[in-house]
Amino acid sequence: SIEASIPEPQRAAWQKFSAEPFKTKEEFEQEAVRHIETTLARSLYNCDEGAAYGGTALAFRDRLVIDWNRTQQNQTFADQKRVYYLSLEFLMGRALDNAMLNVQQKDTAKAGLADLGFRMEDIINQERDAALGNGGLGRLAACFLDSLASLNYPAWGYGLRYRYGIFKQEIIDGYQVEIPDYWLDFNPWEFPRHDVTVDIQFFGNVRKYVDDSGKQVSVWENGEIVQAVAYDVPIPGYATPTTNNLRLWSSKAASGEFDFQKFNSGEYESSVADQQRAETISAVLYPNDNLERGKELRLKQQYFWCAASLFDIVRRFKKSKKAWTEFPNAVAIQLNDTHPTLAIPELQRILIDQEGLEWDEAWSIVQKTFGYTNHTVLPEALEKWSVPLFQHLLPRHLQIIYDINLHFLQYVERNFPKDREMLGRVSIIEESQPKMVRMAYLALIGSHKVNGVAELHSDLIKTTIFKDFVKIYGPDKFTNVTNGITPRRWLHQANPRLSELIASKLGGYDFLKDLTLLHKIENYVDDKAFRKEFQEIKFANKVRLAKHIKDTNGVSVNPAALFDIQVKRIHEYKRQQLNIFGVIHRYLTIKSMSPEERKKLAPRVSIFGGKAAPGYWMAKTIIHLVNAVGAVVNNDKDVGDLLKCVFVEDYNVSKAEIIVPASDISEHISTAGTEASGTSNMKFVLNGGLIIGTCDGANIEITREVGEENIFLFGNLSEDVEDLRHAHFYSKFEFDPQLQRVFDAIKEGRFGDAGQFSALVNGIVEHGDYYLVSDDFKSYIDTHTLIDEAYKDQESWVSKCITAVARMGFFSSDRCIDEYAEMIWNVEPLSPTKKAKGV
Ligand code: IMP
Ligand code: B1N
Repeated sequence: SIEASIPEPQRAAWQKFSAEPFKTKEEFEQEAVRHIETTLARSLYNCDEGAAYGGTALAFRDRLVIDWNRTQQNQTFADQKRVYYLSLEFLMGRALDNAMLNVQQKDTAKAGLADLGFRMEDIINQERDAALGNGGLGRLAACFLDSLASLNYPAWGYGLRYRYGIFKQEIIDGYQVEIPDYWLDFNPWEFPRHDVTVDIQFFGNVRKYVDDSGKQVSVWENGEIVQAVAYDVPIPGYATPTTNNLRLWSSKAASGEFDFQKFNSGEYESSVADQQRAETISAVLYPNDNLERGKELRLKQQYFWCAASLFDIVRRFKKSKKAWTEFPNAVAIQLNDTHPTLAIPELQRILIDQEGLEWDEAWSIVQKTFGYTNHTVLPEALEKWSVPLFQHLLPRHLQIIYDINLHFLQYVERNFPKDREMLGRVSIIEESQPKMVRMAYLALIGSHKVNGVAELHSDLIKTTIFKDFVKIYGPDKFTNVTNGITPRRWLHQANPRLSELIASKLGGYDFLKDLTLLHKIENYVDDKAFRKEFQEIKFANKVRLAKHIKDTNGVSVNPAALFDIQVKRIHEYKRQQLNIFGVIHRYLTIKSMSPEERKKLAPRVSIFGGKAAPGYWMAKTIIHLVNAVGAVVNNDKDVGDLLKCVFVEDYNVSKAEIIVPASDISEHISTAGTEASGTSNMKFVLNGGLIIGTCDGANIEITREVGEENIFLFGNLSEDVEDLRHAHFYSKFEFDPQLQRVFDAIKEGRFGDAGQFSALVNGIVEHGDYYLVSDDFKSYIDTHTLIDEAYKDQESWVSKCITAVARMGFFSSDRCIDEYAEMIWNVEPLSPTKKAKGV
């Protein structure tokens, strides 16, 4: 056992120290004050909210760390298979609230903070978001870490410790402006491990020779070395002592300091420049969502992170002294999209070049170890790297990729001798000018399972981008794991009153661990008191959002109006343009009405939010149009409360926690077949809002779960998209007159100089309307009319909302993680050591 290896007196001395749960608020106060005075060197006389946050965070951190250490020991000694989740993005948001919830001591802290003169909410708001991600893909990784720990799986996350997370967005004169997010000046949640470092090589050359035994050996040498330093972040599970680890790598110059020779010979500047060049690797998160740009620094980031993580995983495995054939029984590595695909040739390189295994033996280990999750079919998001760039930066890996490709193509040729065309189609190397490495194919070939993230998406990848591979490997290599969200953050934390109401009916908070228990609240759908409380909670959440809008935008919105929300990255495929055209249509309709007719209308607030990639001009144009429309509509006396249009700046995880609980309707209106899953759709419904959506991604499964009568679907189906696109070019098509009226209003300059928006309109009118805005417009606005009508009948509306919430159990990320564990990883949970943290 763990203990037996340590002599008794030493054990006793160590065991005296532990960080027990706070038994009283005074105990919390004592710990917080101790940290404020000693760790932060502040006192009663200069303890502002920032310092109070620091003291609180450190007091709770102490509670996590002991469990974290134990969990790691426990997992090491248990020696069962571990999962490693490799993701270039982890969109964690804030940690303190989550830590307090997971150790179940928030009330104690709240009372203690009140004694010290602070409000809990203000203290929580002091924390900066850890925004190491762009959107859904990064937030999914964060939900998965929460579920892995909550379900007691032995699991680690591996990522990069960016000095700058996703930029902060400011809206100035209606335009997006990007501000760097330097978030690390005080981060109590990370532990630098200056003793855990890995040297990573770039560039250089490959030397081949034949050794004494006659074996061909390859040595990659003469490269430039950069050092990876580990920073660890504890990931507490909910109501369990299991606390897993997220390891983030930071880059620095290999010597650790600048080059002394250069320094002494007077080249001070250039010696510092080397240092800075090394640090650049982990400096900044690429701010693109569903878009790849092929930049050298991005490939460097990817290799740096994959190589450091694999070195670490292999080092840990080697300590067990097992045979290499045991590696896939000890290690499961999941690739979050193709960003970590280099881990595949890197493991092959370690096994053949460093450990001396034969190619086939090594390759079989590699394939058994990896699983690959695909998150998109958009062509502009599929990663391809140029062969010359690869050759320059990673010469040995390029050779290995060519060898992988050779073995693979020989296999295909043997099995499909008649289909010569297939070889070119499935080759990892695209025969373009220059040649390109297709990362999705490499990821697929190097993994034992490939999964999509919602049923429709998993079907689509089998019929589109990976069609040939289904023939080659058979359908069993492909599977679906529909995405999910953690109910801890996205129900209990974001909407404590709703969580409390549910708990009062279900007799406790077990549903936060098993979300399918929610189905029992369907019994209360006709319960008067329950319905009233449910409605009051929604209203209070809308009031909270209205206050935020007033404080940040200066616009007063009526919380009794229907709140219609679309918050997500701005992208043409997500079709915020369809939404704003709909708002313009509504505005024009109101303007054309008599005062009598207007009285019958249901008041609306259209709320937008989300970042545009800094180089994505069309997305920025959409933001500008939303703000331009808002400026006109919000100041039009004819309109008053009937319509407001606001853009909430700097949408991030913490803002999502305020926005999501406040929707009546949220919009998930991507062109069918383009949104792989979506996860905010799940968050909104779980929080008692209905959705308007296309038959795309997880909307389809949400419909199946909640029932067609509890969702507003519209628009063309994915199977018709190709034909419709074709028709835009080959048959003269009539524009919907209502959309024409919207375009005319824009062209007349009613929202400012029309020239600013011409690309947006022309993309539809003249350039083929790739995203089918014109095809779906009528169905979209008609569905909004249905929504207006439905909302007027509040009784039936509330029934829909409650029923939908009750049927959302399927979408917990806990269900998702259990599916991965069983179908892909073959790992089991590990029951934590007895000593629980305050549960
Ligand atoms: P969606 O399904 O694309 O709407 O986004 C999924 C989730 O990712 C959201 O619920 C948020 O938690 C997060 N998210 C999306 N976009 C952003 C963003 O721009 N900043 C921060 N978080 C985002
Ligand atoms: O992944 C989410 C899905 O819910 C969304 O539908 C999907 O769009 C999103 C390159 C991406 N797919 N691909 C990306 C992000 C960054 C990048 O550099 C691609 N994001 C998604 C979770 O499954």
